[in-house]
Amino acid sequence: MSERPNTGISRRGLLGATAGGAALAGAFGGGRLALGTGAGIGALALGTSAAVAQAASEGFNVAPGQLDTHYGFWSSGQTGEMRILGIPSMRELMRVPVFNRCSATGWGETNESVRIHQRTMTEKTKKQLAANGKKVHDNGDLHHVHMSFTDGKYDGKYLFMNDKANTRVARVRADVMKCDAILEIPNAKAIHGMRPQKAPFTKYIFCNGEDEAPLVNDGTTMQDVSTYVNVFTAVDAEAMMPAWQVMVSGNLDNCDADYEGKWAFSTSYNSEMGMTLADMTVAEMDHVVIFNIAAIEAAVAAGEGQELNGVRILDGRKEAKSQFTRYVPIANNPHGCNMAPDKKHLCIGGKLSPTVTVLDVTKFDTLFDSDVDPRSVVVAEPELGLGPLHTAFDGRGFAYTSLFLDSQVVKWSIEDAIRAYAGEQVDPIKDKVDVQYQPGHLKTVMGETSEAESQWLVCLCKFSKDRFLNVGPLKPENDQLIDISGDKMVVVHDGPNFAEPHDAIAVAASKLNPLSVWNRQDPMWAETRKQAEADGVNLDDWQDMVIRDKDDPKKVRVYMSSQAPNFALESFTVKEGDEVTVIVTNLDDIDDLTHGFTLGNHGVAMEIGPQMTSSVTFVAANAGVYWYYCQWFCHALHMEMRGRMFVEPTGA
Ligand code: RUQ
Ligand code: CUA
Ligand code: CA
Repeated sequence: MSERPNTGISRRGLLGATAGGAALAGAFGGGRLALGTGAGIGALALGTSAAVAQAASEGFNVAPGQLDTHYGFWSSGQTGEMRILGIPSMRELMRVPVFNRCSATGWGETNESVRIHQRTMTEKTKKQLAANGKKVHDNGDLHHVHMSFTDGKYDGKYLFMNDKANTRVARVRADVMKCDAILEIPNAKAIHGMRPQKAPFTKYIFCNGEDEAPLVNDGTTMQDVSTYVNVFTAVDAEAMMPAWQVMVSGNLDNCDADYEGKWAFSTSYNSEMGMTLADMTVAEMDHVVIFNIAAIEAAVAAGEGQELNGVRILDGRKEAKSQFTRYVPIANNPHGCNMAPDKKHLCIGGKLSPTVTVLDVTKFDTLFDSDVDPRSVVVAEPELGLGPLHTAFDGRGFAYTSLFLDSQVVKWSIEDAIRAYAGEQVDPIKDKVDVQYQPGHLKTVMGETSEAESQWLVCLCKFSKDRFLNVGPLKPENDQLIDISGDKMVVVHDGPNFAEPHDAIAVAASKLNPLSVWNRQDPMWAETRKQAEADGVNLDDWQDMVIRDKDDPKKVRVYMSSQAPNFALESFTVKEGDEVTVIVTNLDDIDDLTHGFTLGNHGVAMEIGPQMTSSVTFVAANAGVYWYYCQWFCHALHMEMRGRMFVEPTGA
């Protein structure tokens, strides 16, 4: 074991010295420096080993063959996929490609996935991609995953997620755990915070545009920041199309929704509309925007505002003095926005302020009815520690806030915080635990629903530093599991994770019942099925057909089925320069019997699950013999599951 470097400055000492307002901004940038002081951390960690052993015996260690009690749905940040983990084991169960190009499944390359990508692609994006020789964006920045709700509870139907990088929102069907819709949101820039409406059901997905830009962003105005706006979007969750948009003052960071279906709310760290770090942190107070859904819907129905790129957009900026929004001042660059399962309290993480601001959402009507002080809805503002980002909740009235700068999780009582704010002598803080290191999001099991549980807290740490074997300059993140069932929080598990899970949710296993075998009529390949019908091919039966398009003789469609360990076609022939579409149907209907189709030296590979149809289109540019093979180990003779594509020279 090697010694950790010790700078001789205590970690807490260094952070404490920066506890003044503006200096905190600097501490954020220098967060890595503060990490280098291992001595104090080690000493603190030692005292917990007995407690760890006890927690282990209580069953976070899920034995081989045993199932987890909860699904964890993880974002993956700039990797662009959604991940499924088991809780409490923290075993990674699956990766679901969404915004990324996936080598294993062919996502981003198969015709079925490209159609989903291109469904709502704007003309500008098409132009941008074509200019760069691409069909789809193959990156995304997926920060937030949330499940659809009915009556404030997870309904097990869909998972929704944002892409900050390319201004998109996607949906994953929970029955097959595949992405079935991607929406590029017009008019907004950089979708960051994203939440489904909790009640009465998820009619809308609320989406925050984080980056400021001219509404019509065509280069006619660029330097004049007064022409910049930020846009809040409600997406129709079933149609996966924009329902309406609202322009706001300041930018938008994280969001959430209430349990009555009346409000959505978003934090803004740039009420200044600053374009530099200094300008974005200059104001004492930023704000939370409250969106009045009924007022907005009425205005949209009445045709108010303007129609832009197919969406009705209303003006909810401060100066418009509308009934669409209210602005509640919150100290200094707030970040997290978390609605408590008590259906009453909204917790806003202070980030540069050491506080969490608690708003009573049942008082929001008063903000719209009369001219009251917007801060009158604040019912608590406990000082919790440095760098409060996000808050999670259990079923007992406790809140858990991540302290980025302190590298801690603080457990506190909402009720006690309210009493303290009202002047009583009570300390809302119940416990603090060191985490490793710099936590962002954290989630209790079912904690963003009315069915919050009180056993586990997952804490997603941005830095792992010295917790694992060194793998080079790029380190994994560290998703830690914390047992919160007792009075003291106990870190029971380190979960190294690749770039960069921002957020996660934990869903009771009973809420979900995914299929093991695809339904042959699944809409995922409806278009492909239509083409097959036009070609006189029955996709549900044994197929081995090569069809040349009557109208476009350069196009060839190759239909084949697969059944372990065979492709229906042991070979097929095309001509040099043909545009070839290979359509494979997996006729096996056995649990876990996935085949694949990989074509050598063509960049082509795809997954074909049991009873699934997948297709891929490419140009056979070079004459010769090319083997295709099944890349999913399916049978003792899996290696032999292969065939040849003959590309005849055209003589040109
Ligand atoms: S944000 S680490 Cu992208 Cu969810 Cu707070
Ligand atoms: Cu089919 Cu391997
Ligand atoms: Ca600010």
